[in-house]
Amino acid sequence: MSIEHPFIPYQPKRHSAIEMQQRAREFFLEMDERRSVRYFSDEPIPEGVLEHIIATAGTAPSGAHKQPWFFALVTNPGIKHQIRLAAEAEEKKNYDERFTPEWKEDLAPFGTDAVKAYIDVAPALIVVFKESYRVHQEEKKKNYYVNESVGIAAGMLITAIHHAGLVTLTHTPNPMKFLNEILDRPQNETPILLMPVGFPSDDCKVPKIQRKRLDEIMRVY
Ligand code: IYR
Repeated sequence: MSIEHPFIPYQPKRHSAIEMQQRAREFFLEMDERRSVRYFSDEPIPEGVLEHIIATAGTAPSGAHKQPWFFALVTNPGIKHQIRLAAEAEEKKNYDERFTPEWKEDLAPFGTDAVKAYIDVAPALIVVFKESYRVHQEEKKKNYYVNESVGIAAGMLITAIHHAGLVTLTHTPNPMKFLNEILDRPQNETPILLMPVGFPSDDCKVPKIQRKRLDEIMRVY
């Protein structure tokens, strides 16, 4: 252990076996309630909630601790509307020209189309950027496992959103370079998710679909 890279003791809180079983089960039940939502209310989000949610995402592990993520929190209605128009323009091309017939068939159960009203309606958008590389004194510096790191952070973001009692959607109106321009982010950052966040509308519905069973997604060796 060198002085330049010191280590500190770490002993996270322990729980009894029964408590662990209870906590694991209860957390699963809580997360199993999560659904991706496309119908939002314009009800405002209490102050400080989104900041804590984003701070939670920022606790994710990352390659060489480079923390290669950036979260744009957009609540300004004018900027949200600009984003909606640009997202809808890309999605129109996706649905009209770029999606294959197989892709459109796979999307049919979700009833999606190129109209993205939720971008205007939801009180907040969180745009998740990956930092593909860093720039230090005009030199390109490498980040590691960027997709994995930012994917994990996004998962933690979604978990924190659900835990706070809000809903979201992992929306990807690709290509999303328009978000760099609208949000004034540098070229070394690439947007990977555009997430409306808020409360569901009173008449919100979600597709009737099922999760795979545990024995379908896991095998014990
Ligand atoms: N990005 C498009 C299409 C879309 C693609 C997948 I894969 C989805 O699971 C859902 C939608 C859209 O948002 O409409």
